[in-house]
Amino acid sequence: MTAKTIETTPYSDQKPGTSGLRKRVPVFSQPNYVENFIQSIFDSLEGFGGQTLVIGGDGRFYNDVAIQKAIRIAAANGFGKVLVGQGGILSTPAASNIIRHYKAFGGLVLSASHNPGGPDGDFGIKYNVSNGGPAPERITDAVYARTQVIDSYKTLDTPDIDLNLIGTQQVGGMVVEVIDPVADYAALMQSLFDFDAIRALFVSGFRMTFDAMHAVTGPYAHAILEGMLGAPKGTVINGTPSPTFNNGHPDPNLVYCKEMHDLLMTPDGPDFGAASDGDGDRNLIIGKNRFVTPSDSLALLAANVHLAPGYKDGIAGIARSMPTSAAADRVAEKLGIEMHETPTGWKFFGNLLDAGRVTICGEESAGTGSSHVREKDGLWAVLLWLNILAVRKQGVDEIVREHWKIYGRNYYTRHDYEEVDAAIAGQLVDDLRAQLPGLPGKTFEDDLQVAFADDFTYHDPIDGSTSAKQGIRIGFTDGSRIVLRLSGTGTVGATLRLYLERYEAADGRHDLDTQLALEPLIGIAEALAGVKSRTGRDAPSVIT
Ligand code: G16
Repeated sequence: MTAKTIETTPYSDQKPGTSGLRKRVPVFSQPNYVENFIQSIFDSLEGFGGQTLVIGGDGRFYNDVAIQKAIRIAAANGFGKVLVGQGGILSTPAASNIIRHYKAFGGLVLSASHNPGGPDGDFGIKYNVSNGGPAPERITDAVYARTQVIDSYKTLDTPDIDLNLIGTQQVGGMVVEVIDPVADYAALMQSLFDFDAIRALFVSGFRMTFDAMHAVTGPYAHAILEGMLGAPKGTVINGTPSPTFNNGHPDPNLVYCKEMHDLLMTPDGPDFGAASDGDGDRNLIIGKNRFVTPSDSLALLAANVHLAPGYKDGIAGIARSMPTSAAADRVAEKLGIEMHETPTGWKFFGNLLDAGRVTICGEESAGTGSSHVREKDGLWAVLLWLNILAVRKQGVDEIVREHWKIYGRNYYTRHDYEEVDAAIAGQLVDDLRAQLPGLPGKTFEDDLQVAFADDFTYHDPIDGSTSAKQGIRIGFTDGSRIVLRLSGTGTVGATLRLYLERYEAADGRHDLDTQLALEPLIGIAEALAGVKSRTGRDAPSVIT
C-alpha cells in the first residue's frame, strides 16, 4: 500500500513545554493538528526506517483517536513496527521501560499527566528517545521549528486496528503488536524490590490504601499490589482507568487526595496511603499522621534505597530539579556521592542517568525515579517505600523523624497561582529579574540576608549544552530560598509557581506548621515580586 501525502498548513502554537505538547482536546481536534505535530516529530529524526516505535497513553479522552492517527503516520513514514499497549494504555514509566527493553527507536507518550481529561479537558503528545526518556531540548526545538513550516504529512488509507486484541496486525508494510501493558513493568519491579518482605508486611496486618485516581496506574496497582504482593482486595481504589478520570483531577496532591489524607490522620486509618497521577509517573506518600513532601521523600528514599535488592550496592549520585528542596543534598554529602541541580523537567536527568553519574532523581512536583527507566515512576516510589517499611519495621512518621534528626529538616512549600493573565505573569517575572543584581547583601526580617540572587542557568556536564532562564532564585545565608518560575505545563493563561524553603538544623525545631515556619519568606516574596497584589489574587490556587 502506498503512502498518501496530504497537504497541510502550520499551526503557530505547537511549541513543546516542560513535558511535550499539552493543549485542550478541542485544540488537538482541529484538522491536521495531531498529524502536523507527529509528522514534525518524524521529520526531526533520522534513521528510523524499519525500526520500532512504542505508542502508549494514559487512556484519557482522545487517546484512541490519536493512537490510530499515529499508527498510520508511522507506517507511512517507514517505521517497521509499532508496539502499543492493549486498549492504548501504557503508563509513562511503563512506556519508558518498553522502549528500553525492546530496544525501540523511540516512543510517543500520549498524556497530559495530572491535568483533567474529557472532551473539554487536556491532551498531550510527547516524544521519547531510545534511552526511554523525554526528547532533549535540541530535538523539541527542532520539532517546533518544523511545525512552523510544515506543508504536508504522510499517512495511509487503512481501517483502525483493534487495540484490544493482543497480538500482531498489519498496517501497510508495518507490523503493529498490541502488548500487555503491565507484564514487563511488573517484572521490572520484581527485579528491583524485595517482594517477599513486602508480602510478609501485608501478611502481618499492615494496611494500605492506593488511590489510582481512575487513571492509568489502576491495572498496574491491582496486578502488583493486590496480585503479586498479596495486599487485600480493596487496597487499590479508583482502579479502573476512565477517559475523563471519572470527571476528576488526577493530580496526587493534598487538594485532590484530601479524603485519603484525612483518613490517614485518624487513629483507625490505614498505615500507609499513596496515589499516582493520570499517566502514572507522579506519586503521593502519606504515612499515619505524616504527609511526606516530595522533596523529603527524595531525600529519604536516597538515604534508604540500599535496603532494596536492586540498589544494594549503593547509588552513584542524586539529581534534583532546581526548585526541589535541598534535603537530598545533605544525604548526598553524607554518602560522599555526586549531587546535581537541574532545571525543571525530567528530560534534564537523562544525560546524567545515561552516564551513570546519578542513580536517583526527584522533583518537588511529586516525581521520583531512578536509573531503571528514564521517566519518573509513581509506583516505583510506592514500592520502594513499602520495601523500606518492610525492612526497617518502622512506621513512616518514625522514619521521617529519625531522618530529620540526622540531617535537619527543610521546611518546604509551593504556592501556585493558576490561570493568571500571561502578560501580567511575564511582566512580574521580568520585574523581579531586574531587581536581582541589587539583592545580594540585603537583609530582610532582621536576620535573613540574601547570599545570591540569579536566574538559574544549567550547564549540562555531559553534553555541554546550556539552558538559561530556568527560574529566579533568591538564596539566603541560612540556606533559605525563594524561587519563582512560570510553569511549562499549563494550558490556559500562565501558572506562577512560588517555591519557599527554610532549613532547620539537625537539633532544631522540627514540629512547626509548614506555612507558619515559612511565613517570613512568604512575606519577603510578596514584597519583592507582588504576586498577590499584581494578579489581584488573595491566595494561591493550590498550596502543596
Ligand atoms: C512535568 C515534568 C516535570 C515537571 C512538572 C511540572 O511533569 O515532567 O519534570 O516538574 O511537569 O512542570 P512545570 O512546573 O513546568 O509545570 P508531569 O507529571 O506533568 O509530566
